[in-house]
Amino acid sequence: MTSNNSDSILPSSASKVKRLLLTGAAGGLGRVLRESLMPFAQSMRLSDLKELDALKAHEESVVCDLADKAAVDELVKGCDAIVHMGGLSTEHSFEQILEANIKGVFHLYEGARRHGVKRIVFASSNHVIGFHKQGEVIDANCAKRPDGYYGLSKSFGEDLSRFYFDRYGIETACLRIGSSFPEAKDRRMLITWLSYRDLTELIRCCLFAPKLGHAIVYGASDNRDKWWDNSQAAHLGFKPQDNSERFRAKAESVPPLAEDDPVRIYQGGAFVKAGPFETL
Ligand code: NAI
Ligand code: 15L
Repeated sequence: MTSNNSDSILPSSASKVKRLLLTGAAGGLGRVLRESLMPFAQSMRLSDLKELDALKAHEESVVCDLADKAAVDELVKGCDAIVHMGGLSTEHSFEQILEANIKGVFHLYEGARRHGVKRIVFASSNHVIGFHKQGEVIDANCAKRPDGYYGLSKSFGEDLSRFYFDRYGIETACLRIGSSFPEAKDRRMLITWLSYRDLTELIRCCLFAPKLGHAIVYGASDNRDKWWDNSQAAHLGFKPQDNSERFRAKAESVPPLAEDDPVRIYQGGAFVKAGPFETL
């Protein structure tokens, strides 16, 4: 067992991870982070279901299905830290989520345990708490209220990573990312939006904090209205620079949803109405 005060393998003076594994590297955020995290890694192992192209000198590409335990074990071998973005990023049937997200995150942490990786940034999601009401301000200690199988898989990842910290001392930042896209596209996203610049800074803080432990952090920019209190993560030093105001006029030019629409009532927005998925 390790204590909550386990020493970090990444001293605060460290400015670069030796070999950083980025899963989901071909995805929307993966493509951004492949570039924006470059200054913070000596080399990057980029992984997804398909080959990454146009590799630079410091990059390598490894095709790997997260559902394949042996392949994930090989993937993790030789890495010093992991940014785990891979997996299904929207609601799907339980069976699909089980493979990519639930087994996937288990395989990743088993690989980390076996190969001595001590720090992971895990892309969790606001859908872990999607059934909290809009307008309610919650922090990292609030009850989890997943809004679907996708949210449940992220909730599982948060618990799994807590276990791997308590049992094996693997430090994790679980990022409950709001909506990280080029634009805040609707009224909800004016509140949940996270700019790519702030996402990168949040990950940088998590990679290099002298002591990370097991942290649950909300990923939102400094938007005018807030549902998430990040004060418990102050030790990470994350200070968002951007806000969603420049998208307000366009987002508010669309009439609001009906007051009794669950998409308007709950923080998870449209995810709370997805499914059911008939698989029999
Ligand atoms: P994305 O769907 O664009 O990228 C996910 C990547 O994971 C894809 O390239 C996909 O090929 C890969 N992937 C899917 N199944 C896989 C498997 N079985 N094995 C290996 N790779 C697999 O999603 P995006 O937007 O880039 O999000 C990245 C991460 O951040 C995801 O884990 C998502 O759940 C999380 N997130 C993103 C938010 C956002 O606003 N973009 C909000 C909250 C969480
Ligand atoms: C997520 O978790 C998804 O990955 C992303 O595609 C968005 O839908 C985001 O949440 C959101 O809630 O806006």
